[in-house]
Amino acid sequence: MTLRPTRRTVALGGLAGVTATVLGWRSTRAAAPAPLARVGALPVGREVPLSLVAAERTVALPAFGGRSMRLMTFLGGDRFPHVVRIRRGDTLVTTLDNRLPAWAEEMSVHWHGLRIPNAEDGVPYLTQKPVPPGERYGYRFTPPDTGTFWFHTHCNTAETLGRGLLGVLIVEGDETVPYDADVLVCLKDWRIGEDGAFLPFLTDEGAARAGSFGTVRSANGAAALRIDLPAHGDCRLRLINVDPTRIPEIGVEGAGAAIVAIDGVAVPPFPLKSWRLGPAMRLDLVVRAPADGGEARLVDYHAPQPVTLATLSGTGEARRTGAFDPAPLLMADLAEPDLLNALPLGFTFGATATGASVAEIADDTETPPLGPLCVTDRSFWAINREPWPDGGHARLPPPLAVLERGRTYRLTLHNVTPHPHPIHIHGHFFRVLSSSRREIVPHWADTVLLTPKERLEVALVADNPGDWMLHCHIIEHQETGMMGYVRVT
Ligand SMILES: [Cu+2]
Repeated sequence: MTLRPTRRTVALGGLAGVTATVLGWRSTRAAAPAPLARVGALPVGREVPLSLVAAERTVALPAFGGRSMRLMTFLGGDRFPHVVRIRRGDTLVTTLDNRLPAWAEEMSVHWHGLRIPNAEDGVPYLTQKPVPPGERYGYRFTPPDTGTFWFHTHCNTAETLGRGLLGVLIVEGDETVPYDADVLVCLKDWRIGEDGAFLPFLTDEGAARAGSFGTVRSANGAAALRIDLPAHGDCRLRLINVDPTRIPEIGVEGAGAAIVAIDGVAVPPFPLKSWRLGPAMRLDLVVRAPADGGEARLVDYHAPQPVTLATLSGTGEARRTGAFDPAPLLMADLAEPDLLNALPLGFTFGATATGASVAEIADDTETPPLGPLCVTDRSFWAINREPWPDGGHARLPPPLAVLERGRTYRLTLHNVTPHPHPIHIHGHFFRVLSSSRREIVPHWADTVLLTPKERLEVALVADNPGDWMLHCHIIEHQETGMMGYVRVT
């Protein structure tokens, strides 16, 4: 029942969808995008308390087909995911209470995509001491950017994320004109075996290749998600892929759809043809909803047959009559890279000798259980030929690079493997410039998908001091070596 991606030849995410061939789309805006208005100075907001109690809880999601599963969650109830909404300028005051069982052991909370002070970044040993079971820890920060973000642990992540320990954080305040709806679509697979129990979350066979795929797919915890939208409305869909492994290729069938933000950062709206959404990546779409009683579908093309992720139904009176030309979002206050004076940096993402040889291991290899360590002791992957050392975060390697605060760096990210790797940097955004293999719509991202053998050029303004992780977000790759950090001083 495993849905495996195929080698179907399809357009890769990042291909410029500038031709006006998408249903209902008449704009040529993407060919000559107008500059986006900026969000402006950070307003003074409220203090928003957030109590996270990380624990095992028995949860019956619709995708489990009437079964209850022992998940790990931050909050109670049968909702998935838990969503925290704040306004730009608000200060989030979080208390983490680690009530996970001892075997799941210590943890931290990483706030994915948020440009916050290094001490709040939630990486065990690198930015904080891990929080043992039974203890508490506090985070306090004011996110500078609007957008769709999420949070998860940075410790034993394959298991904790596999069991659902995550939340979505939405920072509002980026709309120029209100859309007619604002809906989250959170994609996650679950690794459930025939016997109804969870399958191992990390396998040698998966970790050394494209990862161990889930057997049950879900959007917002449902196998067949239905979303009612106001008929003919311009509706915002916030897509977030929290799966540790799968890289769907997102499309919309039966409605006009435009991309308005990538990883929470606005782009001048351009038509969605398809977009590969790797683990941890986000995509904000505006979809012109169908007429009353009509349906459109959010699909994944990266499968033998397109997989319907959600059905979008139009309801009620038509909201809009004009041509589909969605309003843009406000642009985040990100420093433009100074490309003329940029310093070059190169990162090569490759396999270790072990990693190359494990690909030969038979599929039925028994996987030993994870030890009480933040990462496993298997080294299959490396950055610049250096795998993250065995034995967890406690033994920190030297930084991959030391960056001077305020300078622009031009990074060449080179994937020398036959597998895709979504590469994530903490505390910063990449300006994605060009690729050796595909056309790129210039955009900002905290997680960029490196396709097999691809060389991606990105720029980075090193404006946030501290030690920042740089790693693959296919969690099994991260936990078997494809992880490092850069130091901004
Ligand atoms: Cu990877």
